Amino acid sequence: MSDSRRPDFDRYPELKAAWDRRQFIKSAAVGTAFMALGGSLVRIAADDLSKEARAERRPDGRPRLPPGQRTLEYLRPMGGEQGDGDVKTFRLKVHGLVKTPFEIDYAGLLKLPQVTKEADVHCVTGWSMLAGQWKGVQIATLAEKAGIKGEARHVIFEAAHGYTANAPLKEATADNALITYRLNNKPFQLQHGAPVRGLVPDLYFWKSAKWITGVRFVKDDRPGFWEVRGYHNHADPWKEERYG
Ligand SMILES: Nc1nc2c(c(=O)[nH]1)N[C@H]1C(S)=C(S)[C@@H](COP(=O)(O)O)O[C@H]1N2
Ligand SMILES: [Mo]
Repeated sequence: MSDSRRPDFDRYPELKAAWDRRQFIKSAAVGTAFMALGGSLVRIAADDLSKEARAERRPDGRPRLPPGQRTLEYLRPMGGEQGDGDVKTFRLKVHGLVKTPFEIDYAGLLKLPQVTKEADVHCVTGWSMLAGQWKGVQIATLAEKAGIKGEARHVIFEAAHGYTANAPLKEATADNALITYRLNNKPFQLQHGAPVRGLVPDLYFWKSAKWITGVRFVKDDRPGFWEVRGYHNHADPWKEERYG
């Protein structure tokens, strides 16, 4: 069992007993009956987390868990047309309304100022994963390095096979909006966007492009892949901006 699934016991001390019990069962047991019991403990823990998170407030005063969401202990793979997942072929293009567009490879990304941010993510299908430690480069850093022009108002995230997602500049350059290559100290699995994905955690998770290839600054908004397929253009989870 990987540590990324471990609840934050400083924040959720009441989950410690259930977690220890589950670890004990997992290490002691083989066989479907025990695994089924282990599975039900996972669900109990997640329900407790949801209840806690509903009571908790963010620094901005909003509830930790947006309406209509429940917590999962780890990301659920939501599919999409995968990139090649290879750090050797990875390139990120930073372009659009900037003075000096540039393209960087994986080593180039690692040379920029790095941050690790704790962030919760919220999938429109109703699950949230709380307290991930996401490591990468702030989109604001890329904007600054490229010399973003004053007319830019939106960001278009570009990914493998033409996937795009749009976000207002202000939200896409927030402190916790990243180009990220590590979650809880581990590289992403291919299904989660390896080697590098976008992260705009305060909007629904479809705005966080997996297998990212570009960040484009634009003046006029352009609805992306899901936004033209019935999802909300803005996607604020606290306003339940699910469908357009
Ligand atoms: N390139 C790309 N990025 C994508 C998607 C996609 O289909 N292609 N799906 C989005 C959706 S709908 C969600 S909910 C999240 C899911 O990320 P996960 O599979 O890591 O949980 O990725 C988003 N990023
Ligand atoms: Mo999604």
